Amino acid sequence: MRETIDDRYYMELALGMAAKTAGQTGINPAVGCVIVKDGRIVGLGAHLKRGEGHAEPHALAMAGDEARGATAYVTLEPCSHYGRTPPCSDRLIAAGIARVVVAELDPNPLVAGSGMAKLQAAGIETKTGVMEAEARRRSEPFRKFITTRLPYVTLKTASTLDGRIAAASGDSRWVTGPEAREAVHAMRHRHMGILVGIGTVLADDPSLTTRLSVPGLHPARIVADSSLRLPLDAKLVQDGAAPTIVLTSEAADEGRAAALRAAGVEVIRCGSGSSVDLREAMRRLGELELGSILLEGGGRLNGSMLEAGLVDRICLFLAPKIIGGEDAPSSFRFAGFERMADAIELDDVEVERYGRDICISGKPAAK
Ligand code: AOF
Ligand code: ZN
Repeated sequence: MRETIDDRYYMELALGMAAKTAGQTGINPAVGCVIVKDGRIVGLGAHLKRGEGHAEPHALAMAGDEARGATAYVTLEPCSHYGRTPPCSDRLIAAGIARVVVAELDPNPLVAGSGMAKLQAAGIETKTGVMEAEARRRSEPFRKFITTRLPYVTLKTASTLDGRIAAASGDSRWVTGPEAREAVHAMRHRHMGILVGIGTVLADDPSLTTRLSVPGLHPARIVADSSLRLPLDAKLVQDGAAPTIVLTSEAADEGRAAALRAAGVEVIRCGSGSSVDLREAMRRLGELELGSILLEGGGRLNGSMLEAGLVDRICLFLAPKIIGGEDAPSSFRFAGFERMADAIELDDVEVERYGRDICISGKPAAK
């Protein structure tokens, strides 16, 4: 617990609410708001669901008349546009808020500073940038989607220290321990889609659902499958636990596509060749408003997505094991580079421990 009570103290609470609601707001950002009057918290609110109230109106409703002369702490600049709800900046002005403190400006081109300008024009004192780095880290997927309409892709792998995701026999149960596996399910809860290659589906028949000790949110399941080898009796087709989308090529058989569609699977042809055009695939997933994708392998799809520059963040779970075997599949399978200087490097590297395993994460550096 921080000893000092200052702007940061209240922003931490607002950011906490945003952090815990991440994953439930669709392509909208998770936002928290705390209203403070004369040293007392009088209102709390979070944006809980896309299409429903933003954080500020929820907090204002709780504050009631106490909002007059109070300070509002918001993790994101209050909006200034008529979207699914009226502008939050107008609501704060109407409630008589005296001071607004925000962590970061809204990257949405419809807002982008105009919310703050509106508040200032109404005579409200404003401050921007309190815990901004933390807020920006959390809103990165929203920032990417709202400015490019492409999903934010997080690549996750679980491998041995020698980078193998399975033994040469194909046995992959279990590479990492229960703590790391639990962390992966928490990641699934926060993503809108989970993407795997058809090889992984054929090898493991996974359900790709979120399994936590309490109920979680299931992302849409997406399979890259250029020749439509996805079996009709696969769990992904049969279990109805979440929507299933297949990304395929123009060359794939229409009869198979029709059979999958009849079984409830959405089939999307990406590009004109015999393989899936991954860039086009991301564009199409963006059109479906799948703003964040967790890429869970296999090695070939990981390699292709990395090579195409479509990965925004990598989380590598490493078990302290060495399996060896020339034919043991590795986390990243692609032609690779001749020179170390050309290797894909990670920026903003972080290291965390999960039981006996470690997680190294970072962002592929722009070349
Ligand atoms: C806020 N407070 O709690 C959130 C904001 O689709 P709509 O109408 O809900 O608008 C979504 C946009 O509003 C979203 O893209 C972002 O710019 C802003 N989100 N703004 O003042 C909130 N969630
Ligand atoms: Zn708003």
